[in-house]
Parts: sequence; C-alpha cells; structure tokens
Amino acid sequence: MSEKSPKPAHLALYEQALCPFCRMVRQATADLDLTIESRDTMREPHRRQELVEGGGKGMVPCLRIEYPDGAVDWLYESADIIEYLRQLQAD
Ligand SMILES: N[C@@H](CCC(=O)N[C@@H](CS)C(=O)NCC(=O)O)C(=O)O
Repeated sequence: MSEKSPKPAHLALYEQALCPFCRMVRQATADLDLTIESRDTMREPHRRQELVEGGGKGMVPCLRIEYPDGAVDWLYESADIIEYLRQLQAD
C-alpha cells in the first residue's frame, strides 16, 4: 500500500476477542478516538471466510480498507495497522 493512498470510505477490523495483537490495535483505536467496525472471525465464521478469500489468510488482526471507488486493501500485522491508523489521524 502506498503512502499516497486515498482516505478510506470504510474501515473494518477482522479480529478475535482473545488475540493479544488485536487487543493492541483496539487500544490504539481507542487512544486515537477512532470508531472502527469489528468483525470477529471466531464468533462469526463467515467473517473468517471473507478474510481468507479477500486477504489471502485467516490471520488476525487484519484491517479491511475500502476506498471511495470501491477498491479494497487488506492490511495485516498489528504494528502496520497501528501505524496506518496513526497516519490517518495525523493527516
Ligand atoms: N505478527 C502478527 C501476529 C498475529 C497473530 O499471530 N495472530 C494470531 C491470533 S493471536 C492468528 O491469527 N493466528 C492464526 C493464523 O495465523 O492463521 C501481528 O502482529 O499482527
């Protein structure tokens, strides 16, 4: 994903309640005062299927970034997700 990515139209976080990496991302969203839709891949198996089909693997956390033109990026790795959200909030 390039640094020139447009502002997202919608964000959704694929996560699991007991995942420590997911917890770090959730804490960052709270610190940044961001509200992001949560999609739990353990409680809702269809969300895991969506994640695997869209992002290529079932690992959580993963941030689904949808742009105004309908394009979608799937961002894995908690540190990368947190950095993306910080940049988004700073812009
Ligand atoms: N380096 C990753 C680690 C994420 C990770 O290990 N997630 C676990 C849950 S705590 C997972 O999804 N494991 C199942 C899989 O990789 O498919 C990050 O920081 O986000």
